[in-house]
Amino acid sequence: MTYTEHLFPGTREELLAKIEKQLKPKRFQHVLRVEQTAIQLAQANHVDLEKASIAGLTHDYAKQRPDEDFIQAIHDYAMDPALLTYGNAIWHGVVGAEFVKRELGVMDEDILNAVRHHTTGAVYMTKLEQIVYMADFIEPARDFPGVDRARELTAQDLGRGVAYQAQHTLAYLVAKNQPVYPKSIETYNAWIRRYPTI
Ligand code: DGI
Ligand code: FE
Ligand code: FE
Repeated sequence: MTYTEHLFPGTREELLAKIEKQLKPKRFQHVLRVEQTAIQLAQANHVDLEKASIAGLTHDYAKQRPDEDFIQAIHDYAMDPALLTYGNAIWHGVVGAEFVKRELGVMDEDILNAVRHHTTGAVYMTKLEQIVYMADFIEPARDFPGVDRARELTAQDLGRGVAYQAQHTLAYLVAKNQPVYPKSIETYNAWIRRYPTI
């Protein structure tokens, strides 16, 4: 299947081949499940299916790159130096989007923002960004306490799913003594105000 030219210059199979080269088989299978989940959410929420496919497939493109690549990119692209105090968990989305753009030729900012924000969320997220954020959290192989509630809320209302995930992730990080990226806190604050009844 050939994508609309301005979204990706080639076929889905060509995109898959480039992504598969970057990832271990388990991670590649996760990416395929996120794509399918994102397409389903896109159908339910009247969002462009090709964008959902490309964003789902590319969201973890940079997940298995060495730290040096990210550190180099943060300098080369003059990104926020505060990023350097985090690690792969934050870099693979925020900095990974730059690799998706430059190496895969994906120029659509809505898709790139979905990759950028797929781990931390953001205060303002398009439907596509919300879809990739949620698809990553609820894809069929995800199994953690609360995942069924997340699936239920997301089916009801995408925004409620976002609020639930933001709260769940923040609570998880705090419980594990992990530093929280400020954007993750901003995401929680914004979405819990919009959806106080999750
Ligand atoms: O890449 P995936 O495993 O598919 O999922 P993801 O991109 O949502 O990344 C999940 C990891 O990122 C998980 O181990 C929690 C971590 N994470 C999410 N938000 C933050 C974070 N880690 C830190 N230190 N700070 C955050 O705000
Ligand atoms: Fe990820
Ligand atoms: Fe993922």
